[in-house]
Amino acid sequence: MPAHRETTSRTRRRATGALAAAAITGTLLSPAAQAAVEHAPGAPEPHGRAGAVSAQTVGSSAPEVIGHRGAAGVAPENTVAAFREAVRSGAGFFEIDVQLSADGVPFLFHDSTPARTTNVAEVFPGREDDPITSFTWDELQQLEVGSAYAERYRGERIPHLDDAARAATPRTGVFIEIKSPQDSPGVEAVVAESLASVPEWQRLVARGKVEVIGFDAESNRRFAALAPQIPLQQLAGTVPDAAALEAVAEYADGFSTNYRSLDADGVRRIHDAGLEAAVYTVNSVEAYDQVAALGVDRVTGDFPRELVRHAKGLKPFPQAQGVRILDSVNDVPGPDLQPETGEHVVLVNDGPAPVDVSGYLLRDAAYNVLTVGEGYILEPGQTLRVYTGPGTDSEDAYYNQGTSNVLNNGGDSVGLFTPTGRLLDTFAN
Ligand SMILES: [Ca+2]
Ligand SMILES: [Ca+2]
Ligand SMILES: [Ca+2]
Repeated sequence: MPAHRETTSRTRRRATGALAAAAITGTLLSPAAQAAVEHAPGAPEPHGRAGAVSAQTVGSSAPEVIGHRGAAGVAPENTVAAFREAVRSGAGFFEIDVQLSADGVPFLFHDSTPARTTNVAEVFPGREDDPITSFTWDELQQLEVGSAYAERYRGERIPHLDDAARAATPRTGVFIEIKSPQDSPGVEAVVAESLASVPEWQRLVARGKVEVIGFDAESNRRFAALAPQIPLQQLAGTVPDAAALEAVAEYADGFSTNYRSLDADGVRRIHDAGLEAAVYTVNSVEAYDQVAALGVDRVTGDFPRELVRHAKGLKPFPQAQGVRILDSVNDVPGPDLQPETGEHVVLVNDGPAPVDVSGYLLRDAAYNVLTVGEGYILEPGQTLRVYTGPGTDSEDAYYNQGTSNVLNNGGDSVGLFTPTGRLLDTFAN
C-alpha cells in the first residue's frame, strides 16, 4: 500500500467510519495480487476477447461482482425485479441510478428521457423526449417500465430510491450512482439525508453495504462533504494521470472505468493513488477473466449471476445445451444494414445433439432484440448467422429485416435466450 494514502484527507475523514473503512481495507490489493498484476500476461490486443487468459486467474482474489442497474441483462433495468435478480445472484452489490423528479422525489432511472424504456407514448403522448426529471413523482408512477425489456415483466414501475434499500440484503448491498446531477439539483443532499434517516439505509450503511458513485467530480465532492463516512467512487471513461488520480483520492475511495480501455498500467496508477480499481460494464466471463488478470477489485456487469458462478468455478450457464454465441460482427465494410452481408451475430452448436433454435433471441445492452425465425434446427457443429438487416434467408442465415443498426461498432454485448427467457450464453466485444 503506498504510504502517501495515509496522508490523504480522504483517509483522515474516513477514519470516522470504522466499519466502512474496514470493508474497504479488506478489499484493497494484497501483495500477492499486486505481484500478479506485475506479471499479468501481455495483452497485444487490449480490446479483443481474452482468449489467452485462462480461468485459473480467477481464484481467491476474484474481483467482487456488482449487478449493473440491478441485473439489466436478465430483467428490466433499475426495477425491483432486477434488484431481486441481483440479490439471488449472490453479487456483493447491485448498482442503481438516482435522479430527482420535478417535485424533488428521488427515483431510479438511467436515461435522460423516458423514450427507450417506458410506455410514455401511450400515457403522455408528445412527452417522449422530455427530460425524465421534468415529470412529477405522480406522473412517473403512471409509467410502465417492464414490457420494454420483455412482455413477462409488464407492470413494473419506476422505483423510489428507498425501494432499493428494501430489496437489498446484508450480502447484496447497493451502489448508488448519482446520475446526471446537473439535471437533479440538490440530489446529493437528498441521497445523504436518505442514507442518514431511513432505517433500511441506515442498516446497510452500518454493514458497509452502501457506496455512492458518479461521473461528475464536483457532485462527488459535494456528496463527500455531506456524507464523509460513505465510500465513494469516481467514474470516468479512461484512467487519467497520477496527479489527477491523487486529486480524486482527496475525496474518493475508488475509481471505476470502462474495462475496454483499461490496461495493467492504468490499474497500477489507480492503486498507486490508494484507490480501489473498478470496471464497468463486463458482460462475458472472458472479459471478467481479462480484468481479473489486470488486478481489478470490482466488476460491474449486466449478468451478475453468471459472473458470480464463474468466479466460484461453477459453470456460468448451467442451462446451456450446446448452442452458444461464436461471434458478433458489429461492423462490416460499408453500411451495416446492407442487404445479405450486414452486421450479424453467429451462433454455433457445440453440443452432441441437434437443437431447435426457432424463436431464440439475442438481446443487447440497450434492449435491442434480434430473433431467429421458425424452422431453424442446428446440427452439431453447424453455425447460423443472425442478421439485423435485410436479406434472403437460407439454411445458415436468418435476416431480421431491421431498418436500424443494433450492434454498436465501438463494442457491444449480447445475451442468447430461449423463447421462454432462459439465458444460454453471453458475448461481449
Ligand atoms: Ca449507472
Ligand atoms: Ca453496427
Ligand atoms: Ca460499417
